[in-house]
Amino acid sequence: TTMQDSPTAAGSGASASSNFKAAALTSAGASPERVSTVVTAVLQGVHAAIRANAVTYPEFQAAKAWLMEVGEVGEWPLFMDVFVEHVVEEVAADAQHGTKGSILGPYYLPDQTRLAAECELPHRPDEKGEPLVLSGQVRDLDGTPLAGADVEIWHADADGYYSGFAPHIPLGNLRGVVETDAEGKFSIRTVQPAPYQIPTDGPTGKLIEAAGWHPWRPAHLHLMVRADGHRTVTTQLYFAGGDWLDSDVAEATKPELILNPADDGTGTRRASYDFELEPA
Ligand code: MBD
Ligand code: FE
Repeated sequence: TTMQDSPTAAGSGASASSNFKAAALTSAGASPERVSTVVTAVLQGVHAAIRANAVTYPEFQAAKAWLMEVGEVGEWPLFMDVFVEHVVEEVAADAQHGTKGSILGPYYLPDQTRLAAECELPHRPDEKGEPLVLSGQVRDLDGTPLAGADVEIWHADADGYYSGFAPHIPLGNLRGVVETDAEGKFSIRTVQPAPYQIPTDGPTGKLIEAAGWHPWRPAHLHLMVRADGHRTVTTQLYFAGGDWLDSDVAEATKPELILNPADDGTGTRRASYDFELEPA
């Protein structure tokens, strides 16, 4: 890919920020006590790391310059969701029942195309990638099917890029909100996503390289499943045998979230997954 048609690291952050900042800044409603407790603990963690590793002035100044760059190119959403969100999700999961959750990530966009229970995601005429059909049912914890539930899905294309964040992909591509039928069922035709690589041209990618880590997430589908009177499940589904499944840079895989698609004999891979939602 060229500079022009590949999503830049800056692009990966900038649109996410504008969508999300205003709402998030007012929604936590934290008391002064809560702010002080949590921020003190975060700072103590940083101070402890400096003492334990005898961090030098050049290292401190390099860290400061790197932090400035993360902000300047708009990569905070990427960095936070890759390196921090999985622990927030882990804490939330302690109090949750039903289908396991996973992190939202930086590439969710609201207001996508609404689709019938049996559907094909919006895609380019020449969309690359193996055909993939995800079908299943949405139920409550008692096993009652949930008709008219929303199964929102978004995922990377066969090159690992997301619409809305890569300028060469049309808005809404490989995104949709699917409404379950009278039996709570859905069947979504799309293409197999590729693994996702953190952009290497920005500070997050440079940090990963400087530390000798790898920049990959395993191939995944993002899902957000909503039904009236039930807690919304935000999760991701992965693919058995796929690369990086055991070393996700974002540490967001769970054994319960792995699909096992089988070729139906026509070159289409079919997988099924049922979602169980707890009362709100
Ligand atoms: C992704 O596609 C993603 O899902 C997460 C959590 C972080 C970076 C890229
Ligand atoms: Fe993703």
